[in-house]
Amino acid sequence: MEASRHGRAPKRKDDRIIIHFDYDCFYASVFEAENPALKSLPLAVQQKHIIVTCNYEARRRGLHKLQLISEAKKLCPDVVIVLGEDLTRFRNASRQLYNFIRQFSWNNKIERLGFDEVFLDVTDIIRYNVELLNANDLTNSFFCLSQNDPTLGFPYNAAELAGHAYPASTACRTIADSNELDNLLLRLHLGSHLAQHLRAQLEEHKGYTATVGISTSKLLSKLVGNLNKPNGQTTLSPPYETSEGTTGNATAFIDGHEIGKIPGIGFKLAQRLREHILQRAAAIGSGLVYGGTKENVTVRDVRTHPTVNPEMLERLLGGPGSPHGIGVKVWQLIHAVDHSKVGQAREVPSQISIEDSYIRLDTMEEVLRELRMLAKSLIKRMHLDLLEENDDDAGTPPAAEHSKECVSLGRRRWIAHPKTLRLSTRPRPPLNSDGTRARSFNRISRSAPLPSFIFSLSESVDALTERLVSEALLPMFRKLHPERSGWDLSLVNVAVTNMADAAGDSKTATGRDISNMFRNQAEVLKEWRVEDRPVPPDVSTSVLNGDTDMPAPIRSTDGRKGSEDLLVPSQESRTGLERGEWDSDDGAEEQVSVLTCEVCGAIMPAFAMLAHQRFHELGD
Ligand code: TTP
Ligand code: MG
Repeated sequence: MEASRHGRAPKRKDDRIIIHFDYDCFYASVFEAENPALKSLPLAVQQKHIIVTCNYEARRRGLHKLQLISEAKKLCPDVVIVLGEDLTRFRNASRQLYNFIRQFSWNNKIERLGFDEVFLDVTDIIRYNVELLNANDLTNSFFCLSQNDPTLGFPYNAAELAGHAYPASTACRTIADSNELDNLLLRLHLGSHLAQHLRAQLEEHKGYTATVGISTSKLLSKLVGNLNKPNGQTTLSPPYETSEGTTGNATAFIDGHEIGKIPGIGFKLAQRLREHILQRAAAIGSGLVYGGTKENVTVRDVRTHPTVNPEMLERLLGGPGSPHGIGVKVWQLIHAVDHSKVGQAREVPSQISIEDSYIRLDTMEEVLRELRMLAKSLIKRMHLDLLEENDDDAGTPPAAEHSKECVSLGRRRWIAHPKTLRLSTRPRPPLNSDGTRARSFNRISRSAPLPSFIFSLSESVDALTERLVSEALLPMFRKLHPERSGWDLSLVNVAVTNMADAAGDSKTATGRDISNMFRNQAEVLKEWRVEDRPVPPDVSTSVLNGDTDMPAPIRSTDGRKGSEDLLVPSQESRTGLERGEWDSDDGAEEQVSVLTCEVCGAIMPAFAMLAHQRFHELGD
């Protein structure tokens, strides 16, 4: 391997098979699933004055993600625009799809990344099916989806790959062509057939198409999937390993990527790497995607640069805020090596938190109204995330899966009991004498035991909301703000936390020790996470220090809107946002880089700022 001239190439370990799913035009697909008539129309999803995504009919007509609504309307006057600021439907759809895919997993290694991506580690299923193969008749194989029921599965041709491959020419390579029966090739073939089956199931039963990548790590499966969008799948073909004179496909594939496109290498890390390679400041791009760059420094440029080795990377990228071992981690990534594990499925989020932000919130009457609204959303989210069906339907085949919404509350039970209720506010600093206002992201909060009536399944959500507000939230608010007036809040957040201790309450607690699960999850995420900035303060402390680099999440910028409208960064924007690049699962929507517009003071996710500035340039 070329890089071994400068440092020892990291060891490859290609013993796993991982499938990465990225749902096509996710937000638009959620609306289409609700109303299939939209499928044939150009459909765009609006947040603020931007299209966050659009369906492929709209893309055919020149529309694209992160486009100004005004531009889109000019290009395609008959575009159907739907509002996507309330994230509830996306969150619900994401969870349903995740649960659907999860039923195919044997080892429960399935992990969400944001709302619209899923990693599935199918190593065990593939290993089992390799054992079942008849080497003399690979073309007539049967893929077993269950260890208990040999009839559950599908026929397939194990000699051939399903879908596309990288390099493209290898897509038609059959096992018989291969000199030796390369075990990795065979396992990837099986992975490709399983992926094709899962995509078909997802479409048939849930109405969603996904773009899928199949390889041996999270890194490679995610990146290779991007090659054939939409509704396609791509397998990274062996050999991955570089040997005498030939570059392995893993290296050849990753080499062509711009360094900032590698998951785990965030904007700041990428800028430092670019600057090191270019030996000058790297210019920032002017596109709508925050974190874009005008420079094109490839992985290969970095990997083969004479000065680059793990120690040098540690010196360049390490320091306050960077995890120990960042040099080795990045060294591995640029050699297409990624040992991070797919997290074990977890049943419950670590906390549930609902908030809204306000241009002005300074009377008790308004506070009461907002507390009611937030409390109601919180209770609804608790029902969605923490209740499960009472019937033990383990083992129900996917085809017979019934959606949780159909099940009445009476047949549900709590899978976790959060113990703590937290109320946080962000008081706006008073005006300076010159009329300006200091920017503040300081939150203050109070926590109290969560009243047990909240777990009642016989009382209505409205009745529970009233009790929660009058018996818990309002008294907490008064302690937080003892003065009757004189304050002005820019944000209110209500949350239930301390979930881990409740695992033993559940009848099905066996095998689901939630505190254990969290420990596992933290372990798994730690390994995957590469952060190049300080971690935000722990929100469970009673007084939170503001961190202007990592401000509190903002969901609403235009006053008293009750909807849950936090913008969720997607792959592209995630790449640019300075956060743990591979934060997975439910935390995904909690952390968004936020900027304040210098012209009008509006606060918005960083990726939306350029479009917003253009909006001002166009004369508002
Ligand atoms: P993406 O996966 O980037 O986009 P997509 O799934 O809509 O389209 P594609 O077929 O190209 O994968 O993002 C997932 C969802 O995240 C997207 O549907 C809308 C939302 N989103 C944001 O909230 N903010 C953003 O900046 C972008 C790009 C997307
Ligand atoms: Mg997508």
